[in-house]
Amino acid sequence: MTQTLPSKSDSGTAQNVGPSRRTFLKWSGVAAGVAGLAATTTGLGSPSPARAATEGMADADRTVWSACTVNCGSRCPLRLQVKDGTVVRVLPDNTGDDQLGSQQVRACVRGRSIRERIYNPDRLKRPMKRKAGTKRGEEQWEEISWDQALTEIAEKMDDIKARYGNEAFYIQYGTGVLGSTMACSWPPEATPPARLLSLYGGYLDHYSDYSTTAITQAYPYFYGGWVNSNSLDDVANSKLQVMFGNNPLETRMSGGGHVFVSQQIKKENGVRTIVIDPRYSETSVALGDEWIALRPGTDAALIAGMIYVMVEEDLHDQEFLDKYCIGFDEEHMPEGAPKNASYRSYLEGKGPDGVEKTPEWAAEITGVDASTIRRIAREIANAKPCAITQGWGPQRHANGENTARAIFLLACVTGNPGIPGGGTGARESSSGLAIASPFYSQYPNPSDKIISCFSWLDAIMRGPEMNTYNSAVGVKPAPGVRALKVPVDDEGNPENTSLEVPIKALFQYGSNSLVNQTGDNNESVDILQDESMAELVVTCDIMYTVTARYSDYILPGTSTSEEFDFHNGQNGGPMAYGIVSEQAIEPMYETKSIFDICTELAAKLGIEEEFTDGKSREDWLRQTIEESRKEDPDLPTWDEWKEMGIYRRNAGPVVSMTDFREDPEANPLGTPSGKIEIYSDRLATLAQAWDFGTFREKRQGDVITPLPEFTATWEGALEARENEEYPLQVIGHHFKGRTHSSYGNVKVLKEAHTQTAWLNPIDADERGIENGDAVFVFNERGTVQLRAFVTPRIIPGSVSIPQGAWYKPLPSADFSLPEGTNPEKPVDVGGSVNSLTSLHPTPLAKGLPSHTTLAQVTKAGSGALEDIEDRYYEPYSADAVGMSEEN
Ligand SMILES: Nc1nc2c(c(=O)[nH]1)N[C@H]1C(S)=C(S)[C@@H](COP(=O)(O)OP(=O)(O)OC[C@H]3O[C@@H](n4cnc5c(=O)[nH]c(N)nc54)[C@H](O)[C@@H]3O)O[C@H]1N2
Ligand SMILES: Nc1nc2c(c(=O)[nH]1)N[C@H]1C(S)=C(S)[C@@H](COP(=O)(O)OP(=O)(O)OC[C@H]3O[C@@H](n4cnc5c(=O)[nH]c(N)nc54)[C@H](O)[C@@H]3O)O[C@H]1N2
Ligand code: SF4
Ligand SMILES: [Mo]
Repeated sequence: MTQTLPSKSDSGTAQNVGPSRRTFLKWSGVAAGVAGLAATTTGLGSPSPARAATEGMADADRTVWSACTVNCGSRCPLRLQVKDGTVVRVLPDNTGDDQLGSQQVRACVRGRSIRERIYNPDRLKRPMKRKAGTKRGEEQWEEISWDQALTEIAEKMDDIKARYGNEAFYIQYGTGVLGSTMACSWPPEATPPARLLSLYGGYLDHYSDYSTTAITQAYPYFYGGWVNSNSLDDVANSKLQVMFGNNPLETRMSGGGHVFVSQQIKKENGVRTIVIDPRYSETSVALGDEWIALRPGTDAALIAGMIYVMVEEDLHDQEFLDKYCIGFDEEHMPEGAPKNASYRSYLEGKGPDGVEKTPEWAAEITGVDASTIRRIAREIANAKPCAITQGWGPQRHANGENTARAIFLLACVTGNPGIPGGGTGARESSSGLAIASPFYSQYPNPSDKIISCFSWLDAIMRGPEMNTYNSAVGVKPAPGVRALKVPVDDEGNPENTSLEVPIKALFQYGSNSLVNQTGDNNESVDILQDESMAELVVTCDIMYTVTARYSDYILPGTSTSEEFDFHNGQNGGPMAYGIVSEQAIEPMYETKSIFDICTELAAKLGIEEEFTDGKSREDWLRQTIEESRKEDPDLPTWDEWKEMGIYRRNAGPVVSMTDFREDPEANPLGTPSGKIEIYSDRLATLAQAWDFGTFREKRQGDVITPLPEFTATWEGALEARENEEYPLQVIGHHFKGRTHSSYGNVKVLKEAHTQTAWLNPIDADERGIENGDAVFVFNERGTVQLRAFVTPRIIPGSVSIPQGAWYKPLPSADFSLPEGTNPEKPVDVGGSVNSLTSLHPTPLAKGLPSHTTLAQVTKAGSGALEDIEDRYYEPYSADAVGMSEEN
C-alpha cells in the first residue's frame, strides 16, 4: 500500500497525513445522484473555472439559496444547484463585493463540501430503537416506524413525568444547527424541543455553553457582564495587536471573511502582531510577527510577570486604573477588603503567598524567558493604543475563569478599553441583525432552575445532592441571559438552590455531546450504560454519530438543504446579514424536520394545537421576519428575502465600552461598584461559600480568588513536571477539517486535514517517534491511537489533538499496550481527545476544562499504521449496524 507521509514543513497546512488512494477510492456514495456528481464537478457545462465558480452548471434545473448552519462561529450562504432532485453543485455567494461592510460571504472548504454531508453513507434513514436487553452503545438496533417511535417516547415521557416531575427532563447542549431558526438547536430555549417541553410542563435548563463556560462566568465579576472587544477592522487604529489563544484564521473561516480582510488592514497599516499560544497556530502563521509559545494554562502568570515590569518601570496607565477600576492598588479597594489584597500587593509579594511576581517567577511557570517577558511588557505598555484580544482556548482550562480575567486585566492596566485601536481583552465584536423569535418566546420554560451546561452527567448520577454551593445550581436570571446569577441574601451571602430529582430523560437534537464533545468519553459511557440512572435517551441527528450510538431512540432529521429556514449572519465584522434558505431537495429516506417531529410528538402528548398554534413552518418564518421588520423596517419582507437569499448592510466598525470610557459615572457597569473590578468582593464571598469536594474530590486549583491571579491547577503546567507517568499537557484545538464533530465524516475533508497528535521534536526524539508514526496517547481515563505530527509548531511538553474526531473504542485486549495505559479502558482509534479529558469542572463556572489534561505518548507497535489507515476512512455507518439500504 502506498502512503503519503506527512511533510516536515512547518508552514501552512503541512501537517496533513494523506490517506492511501485505495481507501479513498473505496468510498461509494449512497444515493444514485452522487454517482453523477463526479462528472458534474469536472466542468460539464462550465466554460471556464472562474465562471463555473459563480454560475455553475448550465443545465441545472434550478439554483436555490441555502446555508451552512453548523457552529463554527461563521455563517455562510450556499447556492445549491439541483438537477433531477439531487444537489449537484455547491456555489458561493455571488452578491456583495470585496469591501468590508458589504463583502461577499464565501463558504469555506467545509460548506463547499456539503454535498458529501447530504449524501453521506452515515446519513440516518429511519427511526431506530435500541434492542431490548442490549446496553447503550452495543449498536443493536431495530428499525421502527415513526408512529411507534413517537408513541413509545411519549409513553416513557409521561411515565417519567409522573414519577419525577419535569425537572427530570433535560435538553442537551447541541450546536449542530445553531445557525437556523425553525431548526435551531441551541440555546435550549430557542429550540423546537424546548417549546414542546415548556408546553409539557418544563425542563431543567442549562447556563452558558461549551465554548465559553469559564469566561461567561468570569465576566460579571470583572466587567459586570459580557462585553466584546473592538471589531477586528478597528486594528487599523492600533499600534500593536496581541492575541492570546485567539486563532480566528482557523476558527472564523468565513463570516464574510472579515477576519481576512481586517487582517489585510493590519498588514497595510503595518500593525505588528504578537500571538501568544502554545501552538504556532494558523493565525500565527499568517498574521503573527512574533509567536510567544507558553505552556497551556499559564497566561495569568505571564501577565503578572508583564504587569510587574510595567509597574516597576512606571509604564502602566495609573490614571485609567484610578478612574475606571477598583482593586489595582491598596488605595482603590472596596470597603471591607482585607489589607494587602490588591493586585499590586499580589505582584509585590505582600499578599498571602508572599511571592514577588517577577519575570523570572513567570518564566519558570510559563516557559517564556524572563527577557522576553520584559521586552513584550514594555512593547505592549508603550504601544498606544494596543488591541488585546483572547480566543476561548485560554479559558477552556481547569481555572479558566482566572485566565480570562487576567487577560482583561492586561487591557485595563494598559488603558485600552473603550478607545479606537484598543479593546477590552475579550474576543472581537461583530455586528448582527436583531431578529424576533415569536415561535420561541410564546411559551417560556415554566421551570427556572438552571445548571451549568457541563453538569448534566453529575445531575444524572446525583441530582438531588446538587445545590448552589457544591454545583452552582441556580435560578435563571432572565430570558436570554445565559450566565448564572447567584442570588444573595441581605448580607450578601449566596442563596442556596437545590435540585429535587436527577435527570432521567435526555434529548439530543443537533448534538454530539452525549458522548464525544463533553469530556471523558469512557466515563460518560459507563454512566450512560447504567440504566438505573438515565431512563430515556432520544437523539435527533442527520448522521449516525457517536451520540446516536449511545441513545435509546434515534430520530433521523432532515438537513438544511431539505428545509426552509432563516439564518442570522455571524461574524461579518462591520457587516450585519441574514440568509433565507429554500428547500433544495425532498427529505431523503424517511427523514423529518425537527418541527414536524416535535409536532407529531406533541400530538401524542395532547399538546399539538398549542405547539403549532395552527401555523405551518413557513407561517412561523414569515411571522419571524414580519415581527423583526416592526423594529427594523429596512429589513426585506419574507418573500423578498427568499428571492435575494442574503441581505446585508454595513453597520460600521465597533469600539466597545465607549460610553463607560466617556462617562463612567453616568454609565456604570453592572458590578456592585459600577467600575471594572480587578478585585471582586463578590468572588471573595463565593470563595468562602462555595463547597469543593462534596462528591468530586477537591483537586489542586479548585479555588476562587478575588484577584485574577495565577493558580496552579490539577494536571496543569506545574503538575506536569512532577508527574512521571503522564508528563505531557494535552490540548485539543479547534480544527479546520471539521466543525467540532460536524463534517468529521466527510472523506475529502478527512483526506485534506488528517487527525494527528501534534508533538514537538524534542518530545518525539525522547520517545523514538518520527513524523507520521502511529502512537498511543494515554492516561488513566483512556487511550487514543493515531498518527504523530512531529513539529516545532507546538511548545515542548505539550501535545495537541484537534478536538471533534469521532470516538471509536475498541477492546484494549486487541492491542499490545504500553505501561501506564489503563487496561480497563478501550482504545479509541477514532482519535477523540475527549477520550483523555476529564469531567472535573472549573471552580466557579463548573465549566469544561477541555484543554487541561496530562497524558503520555509512546510509539505504537508494528501494524498500527495500517490499522489506522484502514479504519480512518471507513464510514461509521448506520448501514453497518442493521439499517436497510433502500430509500
Ligand atoms: N474550523 C473550525 N472553526 C471553529 C470550530 C471548529 O470546530 N472548527 N469551533 C467553533 C466554536 S463552537 C468555538 S467555541 C470556537 C473556539 O474558538 P477557541 O476556543 O478560540 O479555539 P481553540 O482552538 O480551543 O483555542 C484557540 C487557541 O488557543 C490556544 N490555547 C489553548 N490553550 C491555551 C492557553 O492556555 N493559553 C493560550 N494563550 N492559548 C491557548 C490553542 O492552541 C488555539 O490555537 O471556534 C469556532 N470555530
Ligand atoms: N476536548 C474538547 N472538547 C470540546 C471542545 C474543545 O475545545 N475541546 N469544544 C467544545 C465546544 S466550544 C463546543 S461548541 C462543543 C460542540 O459540541 P456539539 O454542539 O455537540 O457539536 P458537534 O460535534 O458539531 O455536533 C453537532 C451535531 O449536530 C448534527 N447536525 C448537524 N446538522 C444537523 C441538522 O441539520 N439536523 C440535525 N438533526 N442534526 C444536525 C451533527 O451531525 C452533529 O452530530 O464541543 C465542545 N467540546
Ligand atoms: S463551516 Fe463555517 S465558515 Fe465553513 S461554510 Fe460552514 S458556516 Fe461557513
Ligand atoms: Mo463552541
